Amino acid sequence: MKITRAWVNICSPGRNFVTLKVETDEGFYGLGDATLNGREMAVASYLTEHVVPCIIGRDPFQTEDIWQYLYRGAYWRRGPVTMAAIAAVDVALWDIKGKALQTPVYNLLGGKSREGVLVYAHAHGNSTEEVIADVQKHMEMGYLAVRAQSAIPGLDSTYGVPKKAQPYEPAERGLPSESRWSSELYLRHTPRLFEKLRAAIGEDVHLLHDVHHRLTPIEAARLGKELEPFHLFWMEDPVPAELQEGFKIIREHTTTPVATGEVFHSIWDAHDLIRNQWIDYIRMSVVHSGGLTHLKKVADFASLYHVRTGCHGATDLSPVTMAAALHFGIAVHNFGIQEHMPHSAETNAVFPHAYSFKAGYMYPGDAPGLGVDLDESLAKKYPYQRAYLPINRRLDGTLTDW
Ligand code: CS2
Ligand code: MG
Repeated sequence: MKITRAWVNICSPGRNFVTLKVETDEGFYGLGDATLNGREMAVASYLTEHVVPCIIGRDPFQTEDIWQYLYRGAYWRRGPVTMAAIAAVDVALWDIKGKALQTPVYNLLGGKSREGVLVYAHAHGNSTEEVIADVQKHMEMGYLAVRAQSAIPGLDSTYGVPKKAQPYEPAERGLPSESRWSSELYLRHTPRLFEKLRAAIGEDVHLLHDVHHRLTPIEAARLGKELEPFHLFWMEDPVPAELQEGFKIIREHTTTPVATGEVFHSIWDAHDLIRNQWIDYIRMSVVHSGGLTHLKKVADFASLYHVRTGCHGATDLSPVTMAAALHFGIAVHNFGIQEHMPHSAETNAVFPHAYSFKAGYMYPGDAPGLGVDLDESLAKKYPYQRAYLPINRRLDGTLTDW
């Protein structure tokens, strides 16, 4: 079998998505997500200008050699743009392989290790009462794990809480919006939030929280310690992760489990975190870390150190990534949990898929390949519009992490 054609689809059914479609001489085609929120066109161009010419004529079954060719052969390696482009090719080839062998991709990753993929939902609110009500709403929907994010008294806006009553979508059209941040106000509010939340909902549901890269290690250590009585499933992205050793300080002070990695793009971003057991969950996603070929290797390395997967699954990762993540999540042994931020109705119409949700778990379905498609004619109705993630500044105007 040979790759005969590959091209990039860019559309915006509610938000921007970049998808690679790869066709073969035997009529099979595969899809790969290449969406990098706020930098979509960089990945589209990297694929179209530099990658696609190199894969035409190759055997799509050679996922390992093609991965190595695109990773080592570029000379300039790693980085979110490069690894999202490699991921798009890699996932499309796994899709083709499954379709050609008439089997779901999970069977090519070791087969089912469990019946369903445990997922967590997003709850938020502008007050503690609203957060409690939203967590309870998701529990009634069947979720067994819920992430809770709250507005911070004294701040106009914060990560994870929509400004109006619509689903949370951080990417905004036009130039980046600017928000204000105070770690002091956040650290004062958050332990109280989870004290009231745990008291209201009991111990039976997993609670997660995303700090979103905003604290220093000692601040995160303080937060983790103050959250211990409320038994969080994890405290996510407590600090920016360029300094992997920063997590050692957190670990020395608290037993609250730590998750990080959604902005990582290769094992080298997490190598020290994992082998020193400074984290409990690795959040790297199929689309941003080189695809299934690389992510399987990351999971296997992590399994040596009691670190489990907790893949990123926000709405800026397309249904192609969601499908691939569920095939990965049902197969990999050291699976932890999968993020599930449901896509909009327009997005789901453009990307029809076989995966489903039921009683706290998701299921990839048994269609050959990934079980997801791209309705290209419908996609045309949603043209791309440049959008940016917000910029964040401390109260004194100092630029900080969003
Ligand atoms: C967040 C994401 O889902 C998460 O854990 O960190 O919403 C993240 O902010 C976006 O994916 C950024 O594009
Ligand atoms: Mg996050």
